Amino acid sequence: MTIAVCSGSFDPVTYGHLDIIARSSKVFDKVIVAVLINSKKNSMFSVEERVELLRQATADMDNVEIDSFNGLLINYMNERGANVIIRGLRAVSDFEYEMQVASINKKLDEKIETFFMMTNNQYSYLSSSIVKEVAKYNASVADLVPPVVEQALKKKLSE
Ligand code: COD
Repeated sequence: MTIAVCSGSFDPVTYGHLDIIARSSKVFDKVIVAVLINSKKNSMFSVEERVELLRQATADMDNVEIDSFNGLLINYMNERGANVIIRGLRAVSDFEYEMQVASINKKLDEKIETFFMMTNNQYSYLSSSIVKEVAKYNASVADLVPPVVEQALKKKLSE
């Protein structure tokens, strides 16, 4: 059984993330979407909120599980019996950092493979930061995130 992990901040989940998750779920037996618990990063949504939004947004994907983790991804993967890391690539600018991380992960544990998936052209410009910026100025994010996230953004920004 090949278990893939798609790790990230998902602050919040976008259609770009969901595209990668859905496509991975068709290739691998199981996909774990793992939200990094990073207390240093200034996030808009708590880890619990991000996990819940991901759960709702992936409710129709039977082999997708949502979880959170602390520390090194490789350690988490070993705990979960996972063997593939999925990373999305949007632009050449993503490549250098991703190559570095894939190389250190390979050095830390050579049985774990990193698979890169090219973004869907439709979402190549999309990131959680862009979504938050657009929402902050009251412009529509309906084409960028699922309705449940759109609502959560409205609620968060009105608090
Ligand atoms: N199209 C395609 N893919 C996309 C899009 C899009 N529009 N938007 C995002 N993605 C992909 C990203 O490339 C990434 O693969 C994934 O979706 C998640 O993205 P983000 O932005 O939510 O999360 P990241 O990339 O900031 O978070 C990465 C972590 C910090 C979670 C990751 O580095 C990690 O697992 N760190 C744990 C510590 C560790 O083990 N580090 C490595 C060894 S030092």
